[in-house]
Amino acid sequence: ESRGKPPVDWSLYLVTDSTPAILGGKDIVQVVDQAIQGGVTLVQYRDKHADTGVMVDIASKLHAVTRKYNVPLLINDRLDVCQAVGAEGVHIGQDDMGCIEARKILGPDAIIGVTASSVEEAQKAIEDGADYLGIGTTFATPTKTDTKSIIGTRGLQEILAACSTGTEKSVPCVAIGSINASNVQRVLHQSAHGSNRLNGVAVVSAIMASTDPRSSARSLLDLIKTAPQKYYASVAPNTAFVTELASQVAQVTSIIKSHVTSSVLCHNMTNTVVQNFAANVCLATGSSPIMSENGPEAPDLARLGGALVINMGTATPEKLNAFTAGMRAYNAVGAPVIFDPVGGGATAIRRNAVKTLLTAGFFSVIKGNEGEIGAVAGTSTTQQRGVDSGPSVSTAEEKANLVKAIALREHCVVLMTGKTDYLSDGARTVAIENGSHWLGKITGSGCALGSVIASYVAVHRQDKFLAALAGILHYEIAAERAEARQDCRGPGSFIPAFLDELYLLGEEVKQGRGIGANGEF
Ligand code: 3NM
Ligand code: MG
Repeated sequence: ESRGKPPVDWSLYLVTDSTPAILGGKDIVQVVDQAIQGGVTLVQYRDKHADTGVMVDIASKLHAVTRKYNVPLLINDRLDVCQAVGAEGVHIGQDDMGCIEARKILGPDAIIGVTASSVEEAQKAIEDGADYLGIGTTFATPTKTDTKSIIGTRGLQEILAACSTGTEKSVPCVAIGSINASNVQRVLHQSAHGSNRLNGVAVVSAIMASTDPRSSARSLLDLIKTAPQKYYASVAPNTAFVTELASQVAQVTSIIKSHVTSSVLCHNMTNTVVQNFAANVCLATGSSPIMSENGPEAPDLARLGGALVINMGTATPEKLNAFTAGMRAYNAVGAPVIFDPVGGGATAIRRNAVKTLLTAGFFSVIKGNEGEIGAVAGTSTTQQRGVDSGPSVSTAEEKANLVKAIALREHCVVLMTGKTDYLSDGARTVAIENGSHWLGKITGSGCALGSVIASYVAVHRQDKFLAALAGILHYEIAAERAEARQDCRGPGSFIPAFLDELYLLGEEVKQGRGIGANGEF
């Protein structure tokens, strides 16, 4: 007689581990009891070393606990142990018994989960009737050293994309591998493919190794339930916003006004060549610059209401450490981080640094020239010569599509600068024609724009796309005005004229002037 599959909440999946390195001297049954009290919604008993008799004994004790709370218990790999204690199902890896055979043995009501590290494995498991997928390994983990592939949030996203049938996933998916309180929201956020998201996460050490499993489970569940809205609120699609700014210019002007009166903190981790210029641009546009590449002080700075710019430049290992620490600190309090992958396509070291940073945290805005954005896309065919922008190799439409695709993939705002700039948040994509050719003749103009965008996003977090647009227009309209001045004769005289115009534009906005429908001031 069929009792039907029990309903399952996949949010927080605890996978046990009995090794001393993780469990320590704690009692596994008590740990599981406390973890469920803290919020664990599903338990898997996993023991790769114990004798069968011991496994059956522990499994039956665990089952008594999980039943008390009406939480399903699954057994890793061992169908016999599952049957012996009447557990709700099993989890099988790629080297274990196949899903079809397991189903024959356990019947239609058993929950059968399958590990998948690739799109192919995921699709096969779905065809074979898996009830859920455990996907990973997300990040390298000391808990399981024989993992086959570390796929990152990008790999999770690819699997989630491939598991979708239209807009619905056909089976629930949970991610596994080094997931803990410091990265769970980012994993949920960055792995999403459109509306197709993880149903939850599976953890071992984050709970099993904790000295307080109940509170560890509780904080994890809290983070899961509040992600991604808490920190990474994304912009509602606005289909009315096509390529003309007419309906948004009033708002853009009001964002400029709030920015120039804000003195918001702009924290720059930037290269020595541009530090002075970027700091002057910050002051002229109304933000308060701090130039610090000291990772350990980032947590204090992150709490001051501003934003961080990471200007990659020469990506030495020390700098990468500082960037990562900075990004983590700002991510942790939900403050914006702007990534400028300077020279990102130029060398193998820089291309790798781009990859490292993209997986180490979350960016609100990624900005760069064509070669740099190509490096972010990972599809760059342009070999960058230096950090300056080279000749364009793609059409306007290709550029617009590329920034949109990266925005959707990375869940952030993407700007590709050039004669025409392309800005997208995935839902809205605009081409911006403002600017001056002199910006290409002075050093640090791209980097300083990153600083401006950062502080704009900090003052207008509710719509990062419009905030970035306002910052770009402030910057580029000021450049146009500087170029038009009688006293601007070349790059040298352009710089002071530009700083003046950045400042004066802000003053005029305070007095009631604004951006017009065609991006003119
Ligand atoms: N399976 P922690 S990774 C049990 O990739 C397990 O299939 C993995 O442990 C897989 O949360 C893993 O301590 C261990 O990193 C996860
Ligand atoms: Mg296994």
